[in-house]
Amino acid sequence: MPDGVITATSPYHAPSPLPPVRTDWTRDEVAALIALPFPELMFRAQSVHRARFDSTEVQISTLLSIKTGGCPEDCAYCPQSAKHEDGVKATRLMAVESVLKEARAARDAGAARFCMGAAWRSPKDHDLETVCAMVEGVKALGMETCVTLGMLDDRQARRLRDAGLDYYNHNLDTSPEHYGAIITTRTYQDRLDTLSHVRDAGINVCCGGIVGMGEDETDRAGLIASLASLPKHPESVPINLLVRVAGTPLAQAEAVDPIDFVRIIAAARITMPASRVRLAAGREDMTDEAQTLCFLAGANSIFYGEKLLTTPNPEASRDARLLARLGMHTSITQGEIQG
Ligand code: SAM
Ligand code: DTB
Ligand code: SF4
Repeated sequence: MPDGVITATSPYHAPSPLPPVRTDWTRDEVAALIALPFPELMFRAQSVHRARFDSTEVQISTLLSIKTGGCPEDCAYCPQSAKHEDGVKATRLMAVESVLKEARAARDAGAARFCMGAAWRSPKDHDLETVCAMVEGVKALGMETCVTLGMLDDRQARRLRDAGLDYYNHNLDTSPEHYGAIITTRTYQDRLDTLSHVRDAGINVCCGGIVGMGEDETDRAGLIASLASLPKHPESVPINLLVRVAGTPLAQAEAVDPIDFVRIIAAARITMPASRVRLAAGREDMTDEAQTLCFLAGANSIFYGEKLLTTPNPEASRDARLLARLGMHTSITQGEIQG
């Protein structure tokens, strides 16, 4: 090809050999990354992103709350905790057929992965069997499956693996030091134990956290360093911007500077170069321009569809328009998602 011809079809710039994936990131190293001058941080994040991914591609997942509210845990951010007065009504576990109907609609709208969330501390065995039937049904539709059901023991993780589950979502949420200010009903170590049961069962790990819960810069670095020093990096890393829900203890939390948020996405990309970094909750409160910076910083996955679990997500048509404006495409259609 002659010099100077611009193409949209050569997005990879992989150095050979690829630098190794490190799992020994320290908080200080991550803090130093986050504090880099913005242009330098973005350059590093983009270089790492393009070495392993098509920078124009975004994976899309759709979320469904299969069991909403009434949760015994006290997570300060969460509208589904029974301990907060936020008006989310508790429901029973959905029927398998109703879930499959939603999954079909998500698939037809272009989602590659269907994520099912339940407001449990941990699943009861008979409920787990129902979830396994959901997993089998969604897989039969040709989609990847993800569930988030709270804490799992090793036997439960193996049961989900046997049902064919692709991903289990369980977040570290914040740094070990800030954690106690957010959740008292289970420990950081409980979370690490669930993650190792999931990993040992051979299920892909989806694990990330939330920005905007009153944490300081050190805590943000601590969250990313904790994720990036797990024995194996999570395959999916959701970075959520806190959705401030009225009635939860964090309803009045201070808004996050969008540039600071982009810095955290970039740090996740640089430290976990082979993982999908998901720009997860909080997009409804972000401008298209802030989301664009997140994609440029290496985010390559989003939740698609008008609802997260209980709170709004951008309308499908807005996302379709944004991706079209950016000349970006989704991982399965290589074209347009249905707005
Ligand atoms: N009950 C299960 C658990 O906690 O593991 C699964 C569902 S829980 C809602 C999944 C994750 O959603 C939480 O770990 C948290 O990171 C995220 N989340 C919940 N409420 C949120 C909010 N208001 N803003 C941003 N993320 C939130
Ligand atoms: C994750 O990290 N974010 C998603 C998913 N994993 C399960 C949940 C976001 C929930 C936002 C608040 C709500 O809609 O209830
Ligand atoms: Fe329950 Fe999960 Fe919400 Fe915590 S985040 S209150 S465990 S649903």
